[in-house]
Amino acid sequence: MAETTITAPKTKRRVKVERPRLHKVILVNDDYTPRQFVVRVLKAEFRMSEDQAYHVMITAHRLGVCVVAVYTKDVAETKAARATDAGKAEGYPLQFTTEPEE
Ligand code: TYC
Repeated sequence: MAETTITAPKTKRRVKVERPRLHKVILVNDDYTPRQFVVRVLKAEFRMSEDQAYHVMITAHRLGVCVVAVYTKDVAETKAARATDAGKAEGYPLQFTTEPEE
């Protein structure tokens, strides 16, 4: 004889999951770091082409800051620290900072 299994109706629970906020890496201008060095760091740490790196460098040079890229918080902070350390290792005050995207 066929059996019928009665199950309770499924309750749908929609949990709202927010996408993790991305963080910007920002290049800060200074008066001492050579332009070519900034370009080299941008190419090495952020995998930019010569043209992309030059454009970002010259934008920071003219405006004071330029957004380099956006990443998850961890990646942004690690890359900013590595790029800043690359300048420090050569005695330059080159600064990369991070901030959350709106
Ligand atoms: N202003 C520097 C110079 O004239 C070059 C430079 C550009 C440094 C961008 C930092 O984020 C920077 N040598």
